[in-house]
Amino acid sequence: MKFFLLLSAIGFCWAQYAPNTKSGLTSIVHLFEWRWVDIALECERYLAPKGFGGVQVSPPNENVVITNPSRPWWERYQPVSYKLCTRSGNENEFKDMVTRCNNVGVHIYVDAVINHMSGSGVAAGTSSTCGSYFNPGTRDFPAVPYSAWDFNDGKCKTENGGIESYNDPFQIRDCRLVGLLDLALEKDYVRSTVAEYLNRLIDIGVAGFRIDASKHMWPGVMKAILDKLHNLNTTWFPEGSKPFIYQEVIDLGSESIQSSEYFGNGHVTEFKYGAKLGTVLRKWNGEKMAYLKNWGEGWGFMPSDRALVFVDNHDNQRGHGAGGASILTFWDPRLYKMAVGFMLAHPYGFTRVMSSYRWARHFVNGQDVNDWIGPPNNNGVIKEVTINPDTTCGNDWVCEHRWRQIRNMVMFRNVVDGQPFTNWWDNGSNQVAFGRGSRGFIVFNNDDWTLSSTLQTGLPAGTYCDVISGDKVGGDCTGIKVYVSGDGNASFFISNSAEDPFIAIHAESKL
Ligand code: 5J7
Ligand code: CA
Repeated sequence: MKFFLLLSAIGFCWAQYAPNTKSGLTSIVHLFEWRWVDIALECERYLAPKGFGGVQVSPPNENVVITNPSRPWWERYQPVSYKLCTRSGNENEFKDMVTRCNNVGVHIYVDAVINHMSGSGVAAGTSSTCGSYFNPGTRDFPAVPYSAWDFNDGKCKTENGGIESYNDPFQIRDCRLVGLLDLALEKDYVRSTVAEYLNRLIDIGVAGFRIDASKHMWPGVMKAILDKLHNLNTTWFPEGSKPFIYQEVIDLGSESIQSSEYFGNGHVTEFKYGAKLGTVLRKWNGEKMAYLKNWGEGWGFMPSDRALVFVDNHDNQRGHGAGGASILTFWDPRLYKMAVGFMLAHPYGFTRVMSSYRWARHFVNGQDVNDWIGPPNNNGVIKEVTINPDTTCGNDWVCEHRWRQIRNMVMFRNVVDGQPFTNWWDNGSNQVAFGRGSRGFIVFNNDDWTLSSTLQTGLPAGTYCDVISGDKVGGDCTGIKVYVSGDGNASFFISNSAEDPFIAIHAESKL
């Protein structure tokens, strides 16, 4: 009895840290700006069979329609109401997506924009994705409803009501982020209204939330909102499941707000991860892959069980946000695949894969002046994600998650789940390798010369299919074969000019 009480107390305290993916599934993918109908199809035709655990979707609530510039991606971060009505689809389409994805074991994580509403300077009217009227000038959002009392105008002490100094936590939390009307989340009405929105999503069947702009909300206030949330829908989740929470806090170590302030609420985005991994793979600042031996907490990152990790996100992949130029994206495919491969092989953190659209980059003085461009569209209507005969995506959807090297590493992570980090090897430079117990092994060559080494893999003897250069199909391998001998050793040869200079083998790629 005592033991049972202790267990349930631990279960209660730790529930919001469980990612709520189906058992054995270890990653989610951010299908940035996708339509709900396309996500539903993707869950059924690709994500479920390939072992993806979930999808982070773009904000599903009504937002401002920005016409100058024309329909930027960031208009979805300016809420008008909590109606489920955006360029991605309406409420019925959202519900259909959640149901169909859940039914094939792929769970939905919603990007929750709850720190603010629209920009203060946006004109009054009905330029919104569902046609709801709003008046930023008078703080009127009748479709919620919010009115002047529900914003932090009185609380913020700066001259223009905006955040002027990132050294002042009061400004960061109670003033306007780039002019966005800041919600008075310490008011019970506002808290309850936000919680009601999130609860509607939970009841529909979502598994958790990315909490946008968490840095700009007091951790204690966030907790008060989280405490109001329902348990997950028992049609798909065990009784008593709490939503998975991951908070967007950009903490590269130089500001007054620290990620650790948010650990009590759930996971936190570890922005150092992509910034540092990009620096290492680009060999900037004297970095080399050999230094990755103690990757994770050893690099000053947050505890692994709190970290939501990614190589790039929708913001920093366009030069915005944290990390700057070191961030690797699909625009640098060779290094990008290595970075994502390393992330998915390494045990640190809960992993999110990015899936992007292509846009016309145009650099002026090193800055992409087209960083605002929204998703592929016809007159503002988001284009369908078409699938080519070779399984890649059309209509300018990049679909990094469908690249063989990335898709197969998502499966690698599932196969090695729970296995320790073992058999590290490096050449003192940019050739490294490591294993995950007796279930998987990966080797990288980011040097300017060939890798040719016999390494201890930790794997049982046999012939394995390298899942980077090919696939195991019908008991054969379309890529490189690796022969592991009885003592666990295998010889690896990776040319520095290989298309993908890394090799990965795992228990289920054994022939
Ligand atoms: C906040 C931070 O604390 C931070 O460290 C950071 O890197 C970015 C932001 C940030 O978050 C937002 C969240 C939202 O829900 C909506 C938003 O509009 C923002 C946002 O604008 C934002 O900051 C932008 O990007 C930073 C790199 C700049 O330092 C900020 O000044 C700001 O840039 C502004 O972007 C431009 O000044 C302004 O002219 C332009 O109109 C505006 C366009 O909006 C965005 O770029 C949206 C970014 C965004 C970032 C996110 O991380 C996110 O989750 C959602 C949106
Ligand atoms: Ca705020």
